[in-house]
Amino acid sequence: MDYNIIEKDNKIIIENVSDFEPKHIFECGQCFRWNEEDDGSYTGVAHEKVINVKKEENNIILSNTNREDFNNIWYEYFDLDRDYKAIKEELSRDEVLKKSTDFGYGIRILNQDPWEILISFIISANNRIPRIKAAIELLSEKYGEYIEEYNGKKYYSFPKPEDITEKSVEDIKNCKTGFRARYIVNAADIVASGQMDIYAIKNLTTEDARKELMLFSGVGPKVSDCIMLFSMDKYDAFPIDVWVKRVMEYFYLDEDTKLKDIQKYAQNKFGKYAGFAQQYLFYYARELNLKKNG
Ligand code: 8HG
Repeated sequence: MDYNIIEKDNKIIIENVSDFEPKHIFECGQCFRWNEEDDGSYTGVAHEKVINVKKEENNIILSNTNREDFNNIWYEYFDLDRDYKAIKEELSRDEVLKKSTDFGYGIRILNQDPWEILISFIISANNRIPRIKAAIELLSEKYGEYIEEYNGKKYYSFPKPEDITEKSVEDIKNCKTGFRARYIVNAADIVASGQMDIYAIKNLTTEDARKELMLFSGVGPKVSDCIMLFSMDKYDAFPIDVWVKRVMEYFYLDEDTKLKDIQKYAQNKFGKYAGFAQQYLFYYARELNLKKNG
């Protein structure tokens, strides 16, 4: 995609970007390390760097970065090469997706790190977003690397597998991870020892990648689909959590439809765009606080 990029004072300005709304991107459920600042911008950590994202009129301003990092990291991270307008147009042929994409019009699926997303979504099982964020922050503060202070706050990278293998289950539990602590230590052991190459899984088909990911303790179908969608370019993945189940049953299917049948229905209906559809639906359902039976 063609963008007009300006570099100025440790900032990158992307001019006239459509389909990019920081609130939608950072609050649609796909990431846990981005927080809103008083001025409505968002600061986050990725790739061991701290960056701030702000929208001003039709421009996106990335602060605390430069053109080299924009080209090497952020262009891909923010999925800037993808035409979200075309995706929304295609999905909008369905009435519910029309409403969902109108609501979350600025969502983009971030390309995040597979190891970080594996652990983040192991933590997400039976958990709520504020608690997931708190656990990830604690893990990073205690076992990640200090990066820098930005806007009065200290930032730390997400710990590497080797940073966790040295720790006891009890240490990890102390980061508000609860019963998931032993899954986290176990995953770190598997990845650090080279038993599983988490970065090679994206080369498999969606079906095979799902099977491989489910070999980790604490990874079921939902968690595996989140990992594939948010860090492995598997846009046909369709993670079904409580909210997606509710929204699918509310608009399309009978109550108490089996997860496998919801999955099949979504795959047929949305095909290669299932993952995008899921994200618009997840955001729409949560923000509207869609309850069972309306
Ligand atoms: O983006 C998400 N999609 C789906 N389907 N589920 C998600 C996303 N993000 C997220 O945290 N979850 C799950 O929802 C994890 C957890 O079970 C619950 C948090 O509200």
